[in-house]
Parts: sequence; structure tokens; C-alpha cells
Amino acid sequence: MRYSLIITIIIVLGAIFVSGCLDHQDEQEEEIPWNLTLTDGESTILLSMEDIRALKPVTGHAYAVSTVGIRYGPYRVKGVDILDLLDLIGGAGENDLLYISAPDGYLWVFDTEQASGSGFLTFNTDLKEIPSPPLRVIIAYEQDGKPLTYNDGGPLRLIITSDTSDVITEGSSWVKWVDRIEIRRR
Ligand SMILES: Nc1nc2c(c(=O)[nH]1)N[C@H]1C(S)=C(S)[C@@H](COP(=O)(O)O)O[C@H]1N2
Ligand SMILES: [Mo]
Repeated sequence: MRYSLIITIIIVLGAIFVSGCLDHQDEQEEEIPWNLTLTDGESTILLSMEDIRALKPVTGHAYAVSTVGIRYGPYRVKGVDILDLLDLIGGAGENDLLYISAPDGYLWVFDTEQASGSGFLTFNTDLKEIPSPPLRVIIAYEQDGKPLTYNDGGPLRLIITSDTSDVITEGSSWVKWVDRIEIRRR
């Protein structure tokens, strides 16, 4: 009896200690070294977080629905327009495809129409499909004024933004932990 009480206390203290460490890690998020590779198969550019923050920032509203119907957002997000990143390696042609991927192996393919903000499914806040307003695809590094945390898909996440806070897009295309943007020339 008494042993199980002691073991419970040890487990509780252990959990508190571990969550303390995790919190601490969260605070250090900004310092995680991260590079973004841009490539079209011929030329390749490596950008640091510093390089990315030096590019023209854009902001927008971001609101997503997961594949199981959970909404997250709306957020205010800040990042770089994906078109500006593509321009660094010569831009994407009409028929090219964009392979956006992350170290966990996740990959989402966009066409160039989507890169310029059209051709996505959009929903209102009741999750009813609506005609798409103009959207923007950004590689975001800030959410609600703070650096994107690892849990939120940071330091870099692909986010589809709109000019208003009432437009929902599909979260499955919001690639977390983006470290590679590849133009597949066709
Ligand atoms: N790198 C990466 N990005 C990802 C995923 C993933 O597994 N890996 N899952 C996607 C899916 S299916 C959804 S619904 C959202 C979930 O976002 P959340 O984890 O912030 O809730 O992230 C998307 N981006
Ligand atoms: Mo999902």
C-alpha cells in the first residue's frame, strides 16, 4: 500500500519534471537551426531562417479544417509568399509541379495555379463549401505574433491564407516543418 503511494508520487514528480523540460524546449524553439532547400533539379539554393526573414514578409488570416473535421484557427500568420521563393530559382512554369516536403516524410504536391492562390477547396465557418476568394500560399514563420512552435509545424509551415478570417481551407495541405520546395519541370 505504502509502496504504491510512493511509486505514484515518484511518477507524478517525474511527469512534472518531464513537462517542465518540454516547456523549456518550447521556449527555445526559435533557436532550432533550420534550412530550407529550394531546387528545380538543376539549381539548388539553401536558405537559413535569417535569409527567409530578410525576404519581403506577407501576412494573412489562416483557418483550417483537419481531415477529421476539427477546425483550427483563425490565426494571423506571417511569412513569405511561396511565389517569391520560387522566383529565387527562376519561377515555376504553368505546367510545373511543386513538391513541398518535410523531414517526417510528408509530401504535398501543388500545381502552379494553387501556388498563386487559386484552385483550393474553401469552406465557410459552418464547413459549407464556398466559391474560393483569392488566397495566398505562404511559407509561414510566425503565428499570432510569435514564432511558429514545433507543435504548430514550425519553424516553417506552408499555410494557405486569405484576406478575411472566415475562410477555411484543408489542413492536410498545410505542410508542417517544411524543409524542401522542389519545382518539377514538365
Ligand atoms: N509534415 C507534416 N505536415 C502535415 C502532416 C504531417 O503528418 N506531416 N499532416 C497534415 C494533416 S493530414 C493535417 S489535418 C494537418 C494537421 O495539423 P495539426 O497537426 O497542426 O493539427 O497537418 C498537415 N501537415
Ligand atoms: Mo489530416
